Amino acid sequence: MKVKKYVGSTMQDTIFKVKTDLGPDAIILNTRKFKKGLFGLFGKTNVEIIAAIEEDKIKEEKETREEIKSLKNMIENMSAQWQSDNFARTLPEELRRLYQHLNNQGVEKALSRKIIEGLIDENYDRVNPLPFLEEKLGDFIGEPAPINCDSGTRVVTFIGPTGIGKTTTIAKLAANFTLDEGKKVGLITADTYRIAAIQQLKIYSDIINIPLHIAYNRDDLGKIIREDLKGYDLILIDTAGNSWNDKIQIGRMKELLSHDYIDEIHLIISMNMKSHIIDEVINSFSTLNPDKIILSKLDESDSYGDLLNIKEKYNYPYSYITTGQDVPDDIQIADRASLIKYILGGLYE
Ligand SMILES: Nc1nc2c(ncn2[C@@H]2O[C@H](COP(=O)(O)OP(=O)(O)OP(=O)(O)O)[C@@H](O)[C@H]2O)c(=O)[nH]1
Ligand SMILES: [Mg+2]
Repeated sequence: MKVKKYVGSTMQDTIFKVKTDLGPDAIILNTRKFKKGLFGLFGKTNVEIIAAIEEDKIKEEKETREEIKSLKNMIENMSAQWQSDNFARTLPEELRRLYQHLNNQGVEKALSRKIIEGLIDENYDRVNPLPFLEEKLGDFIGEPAPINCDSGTRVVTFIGPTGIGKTTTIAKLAANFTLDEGKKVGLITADTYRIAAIQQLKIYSDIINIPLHIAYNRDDLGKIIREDLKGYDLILIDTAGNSWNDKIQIGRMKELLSHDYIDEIHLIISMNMKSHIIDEVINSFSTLNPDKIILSKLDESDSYGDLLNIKEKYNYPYSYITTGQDVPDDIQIADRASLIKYILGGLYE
């Protein structure tokens, strides 16, 4: 049997708390009124209830709630599928093919429908609608937002869940900006939890022959940017991978990054993550106010609809895409033509 204590300002409130927490089968063992305050003299009267429930009942309640949730999801999915099938039936053959392709790529059904309805509104070419769709998706995805360090020092931070590709992406960018564009690049790592993480970036900095500094806290970070890397064109900051549901870690990161010196923050999202995880990641990292999104590991996915879903829901500009493990080659600016090719891939055959 599980026994718990509940306190509230009225009996009704407190019983409500008991029922919400333990469910309707809870048994009330004791109730009492007491005053809070100095020796109970001047305080307000509060109610305390000791309630209990059989452990099995708690388990049952939880299972029932989960069953209801999964049934609800199932009904919602069936209803979305039914509406989508109905919509598909109203479409001429050539548009139905495009609509189904978008759905197969994992574009959310409401968004696929909006895109196709947009084509109909704009009097698409019935014989060859594909170029119309390309144009529409191009407008939707928008201009890419790569790093521009042509005027003054640009300080850029990379954030994202563990193993998403932050350090590798930084190495690719550092190499490209140094070797191809002749920029003076400096690296900072704030990932000081694991020695291996520092070593990983150190190897790249040695190969590219650029400095790597280690920032253990917010003050270090400020000092390195202000003094050690003064006059550099581009400063790239690596951070420790955060579990997206660890609010304390994300809070620490917020404090570390609360610097006016930081010009832009890129959140990295891997294209091989499940859609609902992508949502959780973006929602939890949004407290760090990212400016742009990098899509990583496009080579490890076979459906790219999420890049449209992310755009529709959060509207961050895309800066880069990464397409493999090779440093420095497997990165490119997130230009619309490339992204469209990923999404519409199978339609060109
Ligand atoms: N296939 C593929 N692998 C990649 C890509 N980008 C990075 N990786 C690999 O993913 C793994 C993790 O990359 P890291 O750069 O260490 O990831 P991280 O985000 O810095 O990881 P933590 O620092 O542990 O949070 C490495 O094996 C990389 O080579 C990519 O675009 N495609
Ligand atoms: Mg790393």
